[in-house]
Amino acid sequence: MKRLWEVDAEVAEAIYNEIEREAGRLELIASENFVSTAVLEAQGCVMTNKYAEGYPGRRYYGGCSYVDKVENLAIERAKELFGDVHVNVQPHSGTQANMAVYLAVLQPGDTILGMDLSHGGHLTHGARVNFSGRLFNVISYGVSKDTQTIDFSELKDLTEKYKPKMIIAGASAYPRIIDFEKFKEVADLVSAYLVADIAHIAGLIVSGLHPSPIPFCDFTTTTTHKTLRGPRGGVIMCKKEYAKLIDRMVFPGIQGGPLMHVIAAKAVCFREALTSEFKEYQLQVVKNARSLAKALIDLEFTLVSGGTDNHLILVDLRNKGITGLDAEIALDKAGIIVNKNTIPYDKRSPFVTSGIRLGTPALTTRGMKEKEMEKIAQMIGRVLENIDREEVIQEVSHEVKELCDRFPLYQELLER
Ligand code: DSN
Repeated sequence: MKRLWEVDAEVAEAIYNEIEREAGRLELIASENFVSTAVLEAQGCVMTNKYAEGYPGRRYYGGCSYVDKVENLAIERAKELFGDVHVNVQPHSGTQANMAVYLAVLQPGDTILGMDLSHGGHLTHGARVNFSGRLFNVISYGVSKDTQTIDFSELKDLTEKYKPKMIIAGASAYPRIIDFEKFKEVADLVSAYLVADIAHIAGLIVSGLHPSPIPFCDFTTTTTHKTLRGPRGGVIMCKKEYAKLIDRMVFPGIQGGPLMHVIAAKAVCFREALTSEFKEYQLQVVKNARSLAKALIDLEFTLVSGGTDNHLILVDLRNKGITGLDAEIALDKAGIIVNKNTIPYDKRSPFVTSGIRLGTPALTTRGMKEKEMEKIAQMIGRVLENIDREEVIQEVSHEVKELCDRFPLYQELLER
């Protein structure tokens, strides 16, 4: 960042501090990851300069030959990863991807059925504060009280009663396998469109560690920055019959010029995701989540649904007598970064919550394995059992530092 230090030391310093923060803390936010320097280089490239409204070979601007090349590479690689579908790599985010899908085939006022935010769904699956909740008539399904897994009998009843035009399968805080085939059976009862939002689990799916929604869904959306470990952004995959509707809704429907530097970085991310190393990495992500879950259970933490099948764990803190907010703050002081999260049927507000969400994608990228997960569970336990004891939090923060030093991250970026 030599030039940046000369031109704008304030921004350079903030970026430098962020690199130090990422390298010096234990990142357990389930939706975050650390991209490769190849992805960073692509995302920081001159393609940020280029306007390319339209699609490869059909742009509204001249000079698009090289950006066409990267967009085509991104599309072809996404198809290699996900299968024989139409792919649009232009959505700026997962929210934009979902918005384009909904607006492509629905009218305002139509009924949609999505997972309740407080049961693990996402804002765009019909939350009242989101465009999805404002534009559509939203019915929400959730998890059953007993098993804390998706309640398919409720889903079926709601579907038959409200006859939604679209069902959204997918979650941002759900630790179990999502049975897309079962969702398809329910959607078919009323000929509803079926959308899978796989933002959290895309990396697992392309590595064969979670069943793919592609054979069952009309539309599949994802972000590229979570388990897929690419730049921040969105992608839509759909049956070929919806290709034109989707492309027209992304541009000119809801977006202008695509972010070609980000699309270049998506292409690099997809190339990385096609390697055998990536599959090994995803396998380790899952093994680490299981190991962290087991160690937490051994420490008498309660996990929503009793464990995990994927990259994330939802801890129910009620038996420990602390809120998600208190836990997030105390762990942050020790250098362990998590987010507070509502648990199903939570009586507390989303600003307080009774749970925390933990994920292993980022720490696995650093090379940590089961042994480190056990150690991290112990550290979480010590902090949360001693939430008001500064000396314990300090002690743990030193151990966090030592662990981070053993698994270095972005060291080359810290050289001034
Ligand atoms: N905000 C993301 C997450 O943390 O899961 C979902 O978009």
